[in-house]
Amino acid sequence: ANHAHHSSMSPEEFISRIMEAEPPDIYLMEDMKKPFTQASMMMSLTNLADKELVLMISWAKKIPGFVELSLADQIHLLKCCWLEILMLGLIWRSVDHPGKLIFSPDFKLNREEGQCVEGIMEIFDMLLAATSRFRELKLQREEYVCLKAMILLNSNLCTSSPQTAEELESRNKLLRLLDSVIDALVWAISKLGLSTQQQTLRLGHLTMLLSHIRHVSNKGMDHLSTMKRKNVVLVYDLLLEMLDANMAGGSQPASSP
Ligand code: AOE
Repeated sequence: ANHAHHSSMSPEEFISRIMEAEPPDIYLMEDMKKPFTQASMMMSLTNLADKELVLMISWAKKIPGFVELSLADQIHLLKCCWLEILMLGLIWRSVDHPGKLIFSPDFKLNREEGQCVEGIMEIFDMLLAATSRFRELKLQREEYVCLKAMILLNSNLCTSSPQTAEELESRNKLLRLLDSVIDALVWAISKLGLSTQQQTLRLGHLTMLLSHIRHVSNKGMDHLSTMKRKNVVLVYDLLLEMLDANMAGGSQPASSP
């Protein structure tokens, strides 16, 4: 392609490239038969997640520099962070709708609408809380796209230790790419007309929310693997592979009867 390398791009250009990479809305177009049962609710959620994963892979490949990483790194990054990315997307779609989670234009859930999936309300509430926090901060679209790219690029930095020269090269590329995204976020914040100190504080607040999202994602991963083990939901191939990647070697959630 005739695109410049990300390191020679201005933050403005970098942001416009990741804005263009944003995936389209997904419609489930199922007749949302209320009341939901545990199984039908889980089926709707995992069906949506499965469709979004396909789009997420195309999205990642459009982030300048991502496809120049080793294929192993590209795969590993996506496997580490897919649920965090889905959750941040969900938070973004829901930010202007207090008390609701907007999964898609035709699939919206209220807190009051009761409980039917075992163990999911805790996750629901943590996501609503994160959504209110982003609402308080008046998260901007430019900041949102940077945070999402940061989740992807930061997801395995602390778990991989490069052995070969090739792995080392890919990791150095990854670190330079993360620098570009941080520069882009700093630039996006600088456009908001805040004092220098307020800009620094905002950067801190936004990035601290990412640790909350990681926490909720870990809870969600445990939840999904429990639902799968209890045969509440049939998890399709792509999602299954992503789930297995997170559980492999890690601690299995405590089993319950
Ligand atoms: C799917 C797509 C997406 O874009 C984001 C997420 C994030 C969470 C994921 C979910 C998903 C896929 C399935 C996961 C889930 C976390 C655990 C689960 C991985 O295994 C969504 C988390 C929030 C889910 C809230 C669902 C509330 C359901 C309870 C309400 C209820 O039972 N009823 C009956 C309400 C009826 C309303 C009409």
